[in-house]
Amino acid sequence: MSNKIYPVDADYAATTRVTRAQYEALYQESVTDPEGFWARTAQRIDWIKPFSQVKDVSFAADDLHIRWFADGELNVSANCLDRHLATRGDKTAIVFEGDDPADSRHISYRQLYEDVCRAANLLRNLGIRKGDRVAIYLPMIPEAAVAMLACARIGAVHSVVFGGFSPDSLAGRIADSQCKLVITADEGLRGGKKVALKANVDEALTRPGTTSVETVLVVRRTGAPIAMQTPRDRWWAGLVEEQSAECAPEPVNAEDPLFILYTSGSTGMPKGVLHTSGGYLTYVSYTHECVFDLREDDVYWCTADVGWVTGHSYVVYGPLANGATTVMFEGVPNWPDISRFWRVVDKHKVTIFYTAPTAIRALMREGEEPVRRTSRASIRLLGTVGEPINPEAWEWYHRVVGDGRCPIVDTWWQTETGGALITPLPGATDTKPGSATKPFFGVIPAIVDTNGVVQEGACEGNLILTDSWPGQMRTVYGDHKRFVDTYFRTYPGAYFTGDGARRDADGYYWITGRVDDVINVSGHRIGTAEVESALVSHPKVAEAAVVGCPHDIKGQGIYAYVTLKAGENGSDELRKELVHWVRKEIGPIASPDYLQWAPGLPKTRSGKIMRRILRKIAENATDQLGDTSTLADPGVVQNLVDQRLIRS
Ligand code: 6R9
Repeated sequence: MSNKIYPVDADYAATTRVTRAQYEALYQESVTDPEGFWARTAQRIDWIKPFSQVKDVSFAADDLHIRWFADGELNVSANCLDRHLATRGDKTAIVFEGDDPADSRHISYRQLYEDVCRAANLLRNLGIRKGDRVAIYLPMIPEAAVAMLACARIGAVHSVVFGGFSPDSLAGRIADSQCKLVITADEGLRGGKKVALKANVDEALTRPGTTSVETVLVVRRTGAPIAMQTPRDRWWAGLVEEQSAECAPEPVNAEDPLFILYTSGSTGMPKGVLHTSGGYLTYVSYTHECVFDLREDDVYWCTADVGWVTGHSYVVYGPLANGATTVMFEGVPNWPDISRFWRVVDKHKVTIFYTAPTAIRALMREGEEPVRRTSRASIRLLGTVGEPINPEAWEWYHRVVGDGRCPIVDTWWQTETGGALITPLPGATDTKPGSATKPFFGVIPAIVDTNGVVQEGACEGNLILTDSWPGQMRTVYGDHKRFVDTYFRTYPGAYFTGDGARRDADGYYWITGRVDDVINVSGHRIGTAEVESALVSHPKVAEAAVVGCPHDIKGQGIYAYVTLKAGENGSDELRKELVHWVRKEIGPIASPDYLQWAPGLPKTRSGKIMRRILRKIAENATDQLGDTSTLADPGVVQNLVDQRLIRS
């Protein structure tokens, strides 16, 4: 923790959209009169049919419902495109920066509009209707945004699956939401390496439950020879070219689904987080404008992949709804060299730069010179998201990347929240390195103790939200009970975030990380249950328990304890094989960093694995194991302590 305070920059205070006084007044209004506040704020988007109802919410588990602007109608893609044409038709909507630094292009709002209309017509011609689910498994190329917006244009529901996920992970997601169509590419390209996307789709579609898929549209990215299966597989390019560049936007209800995005939770397989249209768009466009203090001539770059929620809300929907110029980057921070981010900033004169702490820590390790050799003079604002940022990384980001001139917005939020909930506003909030600071308009955080009692003043505990905001998820796709059970049962009447937090005497929030069985690896959520189930599916594994452990770059690493079947031998070779197995089953981001052989796991007499103990061993905090006497076999602990893999 750091006690340093960075006061609001004088230039920002003078020119900002939201001053300190306005923040205080608007925040008060937003929580005392949410109906009035959000009814007015929702006017920022175009409604085909105006709403007369604003907020209709109950957080009671037996009557859970969340509805915003429920009788209004709109079209999300028209809000991101059509309404900008008159004034911003020639303005760049998307700056595409390819993996190869020689590969970049600008796409104007008019061009994007035409591309989306063509793609929307194509989807319609392929039989996709309002409410149908479409899986998008693409690299960070403009077609990903086009595909998302084309779905939105016809009222279809997209489910973007990160290109780093395995065929099995993709298959599980396709099966869960019964997608009718998959949009993919021949191959992806990241850091000079190829990713066999189409081959992964082929494999996924051999898995049970995926027969709902009628068509696979393939974008040509690398030109690699791939197998096309007729009549299922079709080339995107030839088909979109034949379509009309006009496509009337389908009016959808404010509460009609816009997208499903799978995210890891404490238990079981990833949940299909469902976001709807009117509230989501209002919230992401408004937060994007306020948090980044957006100006008409900004070049805004969020480095997230569209496979994550940050890519949905703050690469595509928020910026485009605001008529901003948004950069889409296909590559990675360290290729062709470790100055890549800053070279891209200089090349496109990026003014707002938004990335994850893990990237900052990885670049920090390489020293200042790779940053200093670039100008970065165009940057005026920096942002971070995805995991807690350690004050040291914050200071480095501020001093080296921002040359000490640029405010930093540390934005706390989740896939479930749709947009940023706890965040500074650059012209209104003094910042403290490591703190996400204060709640955004309409957001009412509270901190509870283990008994669920709300704490006052400076305190630490679990973070809950006591009222709704328009960008909140509405349900878990196909499993409303899971939605209620996961988020609304632990602390009745409130949404439980799964995060711990501290509030200081100034009312600033400091997120301390997940308090559930979710591991945050480089800002990506991995459920311990998913990794465990991948491990036990290996023929030689009897049992596995997975916990998070400290990791210098990734924030958290994955630490697995594995019990082998009788007669199997824990060799280095088998260890490598199991790590590779998990990689193949889920994807590279889920590869265990540490894998320890466990002759036995600490269990209660009822057979429940005591993860608390395993976490402490993985943290090398073996003096904090607590009471182990209630274990069925307390003797297993000593072996695990002796064999632990992290010792400093
Ligand atoms: C947007 C996104 C959500 C989890 C969340 C928390 C962590 C995100 C953070 C942060 C501290 C921040 N998290 N932003 N922790 N400070 N600024 O990342 O969504 O992938 O669903 O992850 O990430 O633990 O609960 P998602």
